Amino acid sequence: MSDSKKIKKLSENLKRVKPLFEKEDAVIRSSFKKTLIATDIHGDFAALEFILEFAEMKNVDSYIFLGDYIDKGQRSVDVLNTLFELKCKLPTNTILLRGNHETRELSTWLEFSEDLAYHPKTLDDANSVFESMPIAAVLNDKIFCVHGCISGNKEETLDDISKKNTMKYLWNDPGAENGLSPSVRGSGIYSVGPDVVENFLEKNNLKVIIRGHTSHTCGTKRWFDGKLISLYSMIHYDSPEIRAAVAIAKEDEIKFYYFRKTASGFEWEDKKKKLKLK
Ligand SMILES: [Mn+2]
Repeated sequence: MSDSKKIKKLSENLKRVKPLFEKEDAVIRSSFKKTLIATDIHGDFAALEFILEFAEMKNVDSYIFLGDYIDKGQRSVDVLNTLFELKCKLPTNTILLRGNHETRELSTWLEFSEDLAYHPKTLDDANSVFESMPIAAVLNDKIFCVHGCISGNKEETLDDISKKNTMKYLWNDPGAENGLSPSVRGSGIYSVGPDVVENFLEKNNLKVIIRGHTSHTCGTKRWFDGKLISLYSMIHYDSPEIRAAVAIAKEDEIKFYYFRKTASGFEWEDKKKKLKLK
């Protein structure tokens, strides 16, 4: 398909998904048997195809993507088209959360805006769709999924999360220090410490936070005794050392699967990691 056809398709898909996102709350509560969780696809369409094939092979019944669909990679438009079509096909079983790249601040000057350089209306429509996307998902009453992290407000409950005041959920990171620490990412952004995460999980009766946003050369990073897992599903540059990861969540466990990029394409590793949700 030519670039202009893909962009035309995107503008059609934006019209189709917008009412679906508008109907969704800022925090979606869902129960599924087997859910693929992936994040930070960042325009890597080949990786997305590889991940979706894997999900199909594993017979998942649902999908949660933690945002950052666009920029960095070459094929943001294809990534959005594929995920928006999945959303239209399986609207309640496909959850597409918003990432910090799905904001006017980033999407209007990075790679995605270059893809749409001659289509300012489509870029504007895409941003208005991004603004209607959900911020977090609670899976099986246990797993809190979000792009960045929690806000760090002490008394925060799930009802405090809205589609209007999203910056902290899209941008924050976990950090080793208790409380909130200023972030190198910029002002108004924080690293959220173990005491804050534990308090949030306990107060909201949840087991674990799964978040994306930070690239890890090994695909995942386990924080706070397994109470928060940082996941990353994109390989930024070719190196046999780099791993990306996706998760498959079931009622009582989350399994993490790792892949790498070789000269002939992506390959799954034998190694897996498991997090029990007892
Ligand atoms: Mn991000």
